[in-house]
Amino acid sequence: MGRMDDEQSAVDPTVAATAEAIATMEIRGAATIADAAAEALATQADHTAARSPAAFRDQLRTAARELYETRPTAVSLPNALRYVLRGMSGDTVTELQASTIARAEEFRTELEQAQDQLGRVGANRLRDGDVVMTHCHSTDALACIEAAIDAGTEVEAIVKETRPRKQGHITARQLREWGVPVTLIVDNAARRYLDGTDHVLVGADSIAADGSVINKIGTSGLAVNARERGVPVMVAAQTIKLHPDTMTGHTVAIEMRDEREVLTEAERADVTGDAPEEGLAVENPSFDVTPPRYVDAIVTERGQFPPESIVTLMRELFGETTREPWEP
Ligand code: RUB
Repeated sequence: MGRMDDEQSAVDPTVAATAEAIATMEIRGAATIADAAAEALATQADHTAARSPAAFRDQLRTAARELYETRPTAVSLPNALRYVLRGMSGDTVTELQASTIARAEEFRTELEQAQDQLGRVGANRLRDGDVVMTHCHSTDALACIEAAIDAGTEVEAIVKETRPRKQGHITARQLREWGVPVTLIVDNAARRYLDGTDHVLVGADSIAADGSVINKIGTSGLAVNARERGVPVMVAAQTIKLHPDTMTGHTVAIEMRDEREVLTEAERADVTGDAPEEGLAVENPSFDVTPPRYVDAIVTERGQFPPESIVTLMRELFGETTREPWEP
């Protein structure tokens, strides 16, 4: 490749920065990741050095691949990339730039509107005085509480801290900003507090065709306990969380993250003491799968669904084809 070709195919530094921020979880949560990825593609289109339509398309696909490879579980990421790349059209670089930027903007606006709409649907499930237990930090789940508050419904929250990254703190902060009384608990205390809980409310990174919910590690245990205590489990998930590949038998990849999120190097030295290092394994799965029988409702911007019927919506929205986002 000559220097000119290199320049033309170079991915903008903003894309690399966004990819890095997603990988390190500075940007996190399925909807936020999707939004940032769409924005990064728009920036790539805007800053392009490509002189030919072919080089432009190539560059956008490379950028999409770089973003895609950051985290494997939230399907909102490839769904967002696919959506933007499908809108890339035109016979000149200028036309391609304009169509890509417009498509990314459209995606981001729709994402926001879907969350608002979903919030209004979810709020209908909440009654005055209800206590809601949350896990992790989900903007879709919080949208339901925000809409309930806007409608004058008073709720309280029991917020699980959510090891190892403690995203529950973000949820607690947001809820306190809205004036919601919050009780923060460690994950292990959840069952004890379920007797005083009216709803378990969580988000999703992906929803599979059989209605399984893939969300932050600990969601499935919480859902099983909630079923045992008779507490309904509500999953707030925009349709961008529907995982189209699962219609054709693929499973959702569960991200395994660095063990140091669980055990720092100093803690590890403490645990191993004088024993040999290599006998201690630490596993850090970031997500788990909650089978549909433990989920009462999946709340989307298209209404609420029993998990078993979600495949109908999936077919309607995604049709049959699912390809890698950068494939032409
Ligand atoms: C976040 C997480 C959230 C979903 C939904 O995991 O599991 O529940 O992503 O979030 P992580 P949202 O912190 O590892 O990204 O409703 O905001 O899309």
